Amino acid sequence: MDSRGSDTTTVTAPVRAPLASTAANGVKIVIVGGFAVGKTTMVGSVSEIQPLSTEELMSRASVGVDDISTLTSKSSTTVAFDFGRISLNEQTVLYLFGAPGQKRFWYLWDQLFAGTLGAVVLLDPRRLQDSWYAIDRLEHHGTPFIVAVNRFEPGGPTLDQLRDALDLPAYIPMVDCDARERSAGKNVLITLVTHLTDLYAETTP
Ligand SMILES: Nc1nc2c(ncn2[C@@H]2O[C@H](COP(=O)(O)OP(=O)(O)OP(=O)(O)O)[C@@H](O)[C@H]2O)c(=O)[nH]1
Ligand SMILES: [Mg+2]
Repeated sequence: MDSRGSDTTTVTAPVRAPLASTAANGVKIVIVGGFAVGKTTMVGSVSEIQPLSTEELMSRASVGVDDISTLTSKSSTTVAFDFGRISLNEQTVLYLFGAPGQKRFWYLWDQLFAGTLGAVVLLDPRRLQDSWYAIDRLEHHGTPFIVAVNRFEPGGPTLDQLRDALDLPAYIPMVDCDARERSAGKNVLITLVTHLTDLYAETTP
């Protein structure tokens, strides 16, 4: 069954948590990447409000399309987007949008990228090819991004090896993370904001 039009989607509304009165800069960030790389997990672990998520049970529409061979516990998938919020400091608030990962929902990405200042490409090093489309779309939109490697198991290729395989230029930061850990997710977001600040400084006389 196709998820669209189904009435089984679980939508959890964000808890209202007041913003600090000192918050002056709101920045829209998208977390994008292939199927089941941990996007919803990362938004949930770093958000200071209960994230809004649009999860639906996996359906037969994904059979033969999405590779779940490495994901024994995966039973639901994002059908629209995740939304969360994190205050990086007293002035800067990030609004986080987690993209859907199933290929049949990739058509939503272009709208999700509108107004985005920067993006995190989250990748599972065991399924590198799933991240190519995300990188391609971000480059097409001219959206600055960093790459965060969510290691589901120890070992695997080093960041340098992954950079080579992705043919990523040296100025694009790459970081290891565990999407389940708040501190790791926060470190990813700080890396992105630092990258955006550096890019802005380079282009401002
Ligand atoms: N072992 C391990 N499991 C993880 C990690 N990150 C996420 N998971 C699990 O991997 C599965 C996929 O995580 P999701 O957060 O739903 O992935 P997603 O990218 O949002 O998936 P889609 O929206 O369907 O594309 C879940 O069962 C998570 O609990 C990790 O760092 N290590
Ligand atoms: Mg998801």
